[in-house]
Amino acid sequence: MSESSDCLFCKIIAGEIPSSKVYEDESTYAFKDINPKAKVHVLIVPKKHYANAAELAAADPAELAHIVSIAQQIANESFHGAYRLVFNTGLDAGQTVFHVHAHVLTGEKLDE
Ligand code: IU
Repeated sequence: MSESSDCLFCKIIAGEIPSSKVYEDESTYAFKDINPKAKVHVLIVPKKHYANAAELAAADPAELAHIVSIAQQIANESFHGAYRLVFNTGLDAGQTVFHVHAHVLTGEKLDE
């Protein structure tokens, strides 16, 4: 699926809306969540637009694996490799932005 013109995260990736960048490469962008739920709360997104994790997994499993490896790298740098990785999927699970994003929560000991 290509870029969606009314997608907030497509606009962030394109630099049309400012964000606090943590990581970027050819296929992937990561930035700080504006409403952090942990000391380090980063969103990792594929640059191509997919609505959710299942769509991404079906279309480009290597990109999904890449996102996991970036999460690991962020956690290695901020909290000895420990982290929580969350993909909210669907309105009733709390997904508010329909461009797939991995929440990486790390930087401190997390509540169970
Ligand atoms: P969700 O899984 O779709 O609920 O996550 C969306 C996240 O995007 C949420 O944690 C917001 O705080 C975050 N976010 C952001 O970082 N920058 C924005 O401009 C907007 C939302 I709108």
